[in-house]
Amino acid sequence: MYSQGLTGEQSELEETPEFLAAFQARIDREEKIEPNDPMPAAYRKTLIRQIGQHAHSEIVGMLPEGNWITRAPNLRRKAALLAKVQDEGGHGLYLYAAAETLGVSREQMTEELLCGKAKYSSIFNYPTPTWADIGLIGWLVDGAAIMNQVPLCRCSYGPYSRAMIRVCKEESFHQRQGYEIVRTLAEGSAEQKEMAQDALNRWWWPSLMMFGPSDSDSVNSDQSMKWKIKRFTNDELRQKFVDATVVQAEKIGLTIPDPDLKWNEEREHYDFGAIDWEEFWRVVKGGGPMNRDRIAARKKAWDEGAWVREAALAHARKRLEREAAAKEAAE
Ligand code: BYC
Repeated sequence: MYSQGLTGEQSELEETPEFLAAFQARIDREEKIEPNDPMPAAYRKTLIRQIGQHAHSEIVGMLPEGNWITRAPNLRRKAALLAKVQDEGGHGLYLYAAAETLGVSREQMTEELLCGKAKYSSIFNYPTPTWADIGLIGWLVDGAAIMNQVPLCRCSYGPYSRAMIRVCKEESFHQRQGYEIVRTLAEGSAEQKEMAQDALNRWWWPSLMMFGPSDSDSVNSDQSMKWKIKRFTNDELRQKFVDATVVQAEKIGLTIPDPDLKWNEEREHYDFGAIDWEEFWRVVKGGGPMNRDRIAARKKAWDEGAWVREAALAHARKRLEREAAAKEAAE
C-alpha cells in the first residue's frame, strides 16, 4: 500500500513554539497529517509505537485461532475461520505499511517485537483449548477491537486512519461469526452450553484488559487525545464495550462472570467489578500463559522466511542492474 520511498522523516526540523502551535492548529481543524508533512518527533514516535504494537497484535493474533483451523467442526466453520485468520494477516500488513510511512522499517519493528522491546496486545497470551474459545475470540476480542478501532478511523494520521476503515469492516464480520459460534453452542446440548460458558469465564476479564490500563495509569492517553490519535480514553471505550456486550450475553443465556455487574440508573451505564491489574501487567511483561510460545512462533516464522526476503532483495537488485545496463546501452 505504501512504500518506504514515500517516507519523509525530517531530522533537521526545528520544533519552535510557532511550529508546534501551527501543527496543533492543523490537528484542531481536523486536517489529516500525511507522511511527508512536517510533524513533531514525539508525534511520529507515538504513532510508530502504537501502529507497530497494533500490527504485531494482528499477526500474533493469528496464532490462537490458527490453532483451530484443522479442527474446525465442519467445512463452513473451517472456511470462515480460514478467511478470518487471513484477514488478520492482511490487517498486520496494512499496519506495518502505515508505520513504514513514518520512517521505520518492518525489519526494525519485527526485531523489536522479538527482543521484547515492542509490545503486542495482552489478549493473545491466553490459550485456546476448546472450540468455544474461537467463538469467544470473535465475539469478545474482535468486539473489543471494533470498539477501539472505529474511533481510530478518525485518527489524525492519514495512512493509519485509512487503513482502519477497511480493518473495521472486516472486524465486524469477525465479531458476528464469533457470536454465531457462541450462540450455536449456547443453544446446543448442556455440554456445549457449558463449554461456551467456561470460555466466557476465561475470556471476559482479559477482554476488558485489552483497552489498556485505567485512565489514571495511562501514560500516553493525554497527549494522544490532544493529537487526536486517540478519540476516547481507555476507560471510556471499556465502558462502551461492557454496555454493548452485557445484552448480547443475556440474549443467548450466558452469564458474565462478574458478581458486581449491575445497571446503574443514574449513570445509565453498567457498573462492573475491579480488574486484576496485577495480572494485566504480568501478561504485558511476558508472564502470561502463552507469551513464550507466541514469541517463539514469530521467531521461527521470521527465521524461516529469511530466504524469501533475501531472494526478493536479490531479485530487485538484479532487476535494477539489468535496467541500468539497458539504459547505458541505449545511450
Ligand atoms: N496489551 O498509556 P497507555 C485485534 C501498554 S488486535 C499490551 O494507555 P496507549 C485482533 C501500552 O502500549 C487489537 N500492552 O497506552 C487481531 C503502553 O506501553 P508503552 C490490537 C498494552 O498506547 C487478531 C502502556 O501499556 N489493537 O484486534 O495510549 C484477532 C500504557 O498504556 C495494552 C490495538 O493495538 C494491552 N492490552 O493505549 C482478533 C489498537 N494496553 O507502549 C483481533 C491500537 C496498553 O508506552 N492501540 N498497553 O511501552 C491502541 O488503541 C492503544 O495503543 C491502546 C493503549 C488502547 C492499546
